Amino acid sequence: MTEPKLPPNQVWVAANKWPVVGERSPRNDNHPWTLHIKGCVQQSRTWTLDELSQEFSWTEQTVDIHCVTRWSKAEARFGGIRLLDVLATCVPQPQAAYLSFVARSTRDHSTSLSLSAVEELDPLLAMTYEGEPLAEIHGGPLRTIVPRRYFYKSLKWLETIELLEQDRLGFWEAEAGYHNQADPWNEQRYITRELSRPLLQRVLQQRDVSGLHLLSLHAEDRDLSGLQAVGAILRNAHFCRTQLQRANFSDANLSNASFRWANLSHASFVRADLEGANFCGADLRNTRFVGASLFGATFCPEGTTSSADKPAIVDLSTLIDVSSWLALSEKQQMFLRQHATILDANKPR
Ligand SMILES: Nc1nc2c(c(=O)[nH]1)N[C@H]1C(S)=C(S)[C@@H](COP(=O)(O)O)O[C@H]1N2
Ligand SMILES: [Mo]
Repeated sequence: MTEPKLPPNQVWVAANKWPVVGERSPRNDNHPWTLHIKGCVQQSRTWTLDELSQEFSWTEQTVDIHCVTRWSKAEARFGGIRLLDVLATCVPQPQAAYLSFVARSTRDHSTSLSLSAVEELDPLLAMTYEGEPLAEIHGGPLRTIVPRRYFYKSLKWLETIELLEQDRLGFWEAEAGYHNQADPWNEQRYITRELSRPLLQRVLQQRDVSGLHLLSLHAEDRDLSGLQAVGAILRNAHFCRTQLQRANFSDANLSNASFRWANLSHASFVRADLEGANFCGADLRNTRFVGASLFGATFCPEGTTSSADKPAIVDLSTLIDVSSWLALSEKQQMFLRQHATILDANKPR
């Protein structure tokens, strides 16, 4: 399979042009540049730039840059060392699944990748561009270059790499709603395509999407506790592992939404459309499903074959009214009858 060279809806900039995006300079610390690796590793380590160049073999890599703001720059040649070589000397622990790159910058700018993406993409810790030391404004003396991802995954002024069990969203991903996977070939730019960037930023800050129409929202791994989503149209939303305690989804359309492993304690789904929604592994204590449409919804794995899914955390504080419950499959009905409170309007208890 040959990939088209320019991802969808990007434009090439002139060969000698390289726009500057985001922060313009590193924090002005009065000590020499070091790279520090910590977190879930058997050995934390710190190097000066000279030590890095001495210990690891130098490589040159020519990459196409794709910025989320739609400019692409073809065939930029960077020199440096491979992140995978450096990581190997620290011996990541078995539970390490993500890493966070942190910049020496006034806002401690950061971005993250899964370790499987690191394996696949083979990022470069770059110190030169076209054979010259990397300019400070472009992240010199040390930045990451992550091929085949939007350029916000490539951190300027790299100072610390922390290995993590759970993902930690980066600056743009958390503040501006940039997509956490960032694959330009799939146009994974923002967590939704349906809002302008300023509106998306406001929605995330205020945690209020009430009345909005946002198809296929990608909100995995986010902290959206207290989210107001009254009457929102959120079909196909991805809320895997999302913090949604006390969220209000009254009258929302959440058909086919995935809430796997989400924290939904004290959330409300009054009159919500939840057809085909998946709640496996989610915390549903003190969650209310009243007047909801639950055709095809799952709270425990439906199949008999082994599945990655686990049943939702459900107890007597989980409230479902009997007519919502009746729409469920037999297996789901049984699971909820064993654990939750089924409210029967005719037989109050
Ligand atoms: N430290 C830091 N790194 C960062 C950013 C930033 O604001 N601060 N912005 C990101 C974004 S959105 C892009 S497109 C690229 C821009 O790099 P450039 O200015 O060298 O083109 O850096 C990425 N890395
Ligand atoms: Mo960007």
